[in-house]
Amino acid sequence: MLKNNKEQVVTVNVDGGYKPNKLKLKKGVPTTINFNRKDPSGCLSEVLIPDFDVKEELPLNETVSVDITPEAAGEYEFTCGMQMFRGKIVVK
Ligand SMILES: [Cu+2]
Repeated sequence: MLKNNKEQVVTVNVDGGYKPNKLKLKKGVPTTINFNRKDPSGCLSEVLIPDFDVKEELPLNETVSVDITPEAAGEYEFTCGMQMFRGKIVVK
């Protein structure tokens, strides 16, 4: 959700995958992605966003905030640590 032109905040529930698995972001706006992991599977215990050098542990039943600023339009992938589950960040 775009709150204003100064920041945008999106929430991703991590439960059997990523919900939603497609995040639409506005270019050049600082962004907080809140990951809520509800799935005990160790497969989802880590999230990677390689294009933004993000590698974060996601403790169960906690919210982990990841801050990025997408400076260029395009599509960027985020995945679990083993790249089994995938989501997409679409920047326009
Ligand atoms: Cu995995």
